[in-house]
Amino acid sequence: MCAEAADRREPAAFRTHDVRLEPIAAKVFAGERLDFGEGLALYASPDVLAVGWLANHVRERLHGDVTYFNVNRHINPTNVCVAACRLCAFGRKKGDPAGYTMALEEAWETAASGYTEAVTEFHIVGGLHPDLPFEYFLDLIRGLKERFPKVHIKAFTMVEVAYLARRARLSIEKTLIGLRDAGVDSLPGGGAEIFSARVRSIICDHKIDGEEWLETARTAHRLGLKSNATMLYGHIENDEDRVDHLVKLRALQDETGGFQTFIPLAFHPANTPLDHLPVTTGLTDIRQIAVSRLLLDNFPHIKAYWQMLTPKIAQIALRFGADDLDGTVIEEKIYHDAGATTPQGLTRKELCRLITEAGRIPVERDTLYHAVMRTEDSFTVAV
Ligand code: V47
Repeated sequence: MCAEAADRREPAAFRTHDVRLEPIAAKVFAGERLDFGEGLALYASPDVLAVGWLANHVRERLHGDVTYFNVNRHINPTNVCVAACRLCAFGRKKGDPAGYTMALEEAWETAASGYTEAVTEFHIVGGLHPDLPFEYFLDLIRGLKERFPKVHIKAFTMVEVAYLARRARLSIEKTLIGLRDAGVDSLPGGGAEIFSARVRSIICDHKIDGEEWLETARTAHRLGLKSNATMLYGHIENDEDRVDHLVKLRALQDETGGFQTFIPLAFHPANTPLDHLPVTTGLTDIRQIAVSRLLLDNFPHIKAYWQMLTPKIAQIALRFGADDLDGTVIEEKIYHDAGATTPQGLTRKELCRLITEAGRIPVERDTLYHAVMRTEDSFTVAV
């Protein structure tokens, strides 16, 4: 962030009983980048309201009161997965009676079903299936584009892309080009978990490492595909691991500019091998949103994913640094398998109410953050 972009508002409105936040606040007001140690101080501060105040200041500098949401549908074509990540309650081994894999027709029907509002985005992620060929995924995407040409396809995490590349014996670049040419418009942010090798070896040792995740994102961005980024927190990581993760994402964003949104994901332990861990508390979730906004100065958006945070905490997050709630979602599986008690979807009207009652202005967006204008059940995108 450059100093010219900094806010000229009177910083005297800022009050804290944590003296370590004062120099950080001065940097935030001057539009200067926070360093690793300052990231740690934000996590350690007893004054979470002051941390949130600063994050809200940045959020309003970037977006004013505007708060984004979209009308999307999740599609999880398979839960069969070769990885057996301890963090996950969704994946099933091949042969498990609870495993499923959609036939292509079924996936296309799923895309069309279960909603009354015209969606602008399909969010597609799934397990690392040992047998499905690359062609299955290309046909899935081509079929969706044929049937829903106006809908943006945000599909496959960096982990899935790397796995498809390995199975198809293609480079990451060629795999991404194949997916892009079939109709993938951008990539979701999942699979990043936490980049620390120590933590990764415990919670997701079957996944690509942090460097490979970043390299796959780098390649996607070079090919013109935007993506999101996530961080899974609230398990066995510590503050150093979190700051390290955020700083690595920030460095890649300096290089490519290809990330749109950062989504902190709170770990849900139910039905996972880590179910002895406690769930995150509201203040941990809110602080995570705020620290993300403050450290990721080059990310345009911070998403409070309501499915993961609950609509109530997500609404509060709109005053602690978040400017996006994600979408209608419809049929979320990954968190619900891990014990989430949130609804499976929210309507446009419900999302607008959450945003308006937080004193913000709801703006429906498409995946690339263009405003969407609606007439009855159709839409046009302002570009
Ligand atoms: O990669 C899996 C996480 C992610 C659990 O890009 C878990 O717009 C908590 O990435 N507890 C998938 N988290 C979801 C995801 C996402 C969601 C919404 C929007 C976007 C976007 C991306 O969920 C996985 C993993 O990090 N996850 N299991 C669990 N038990």
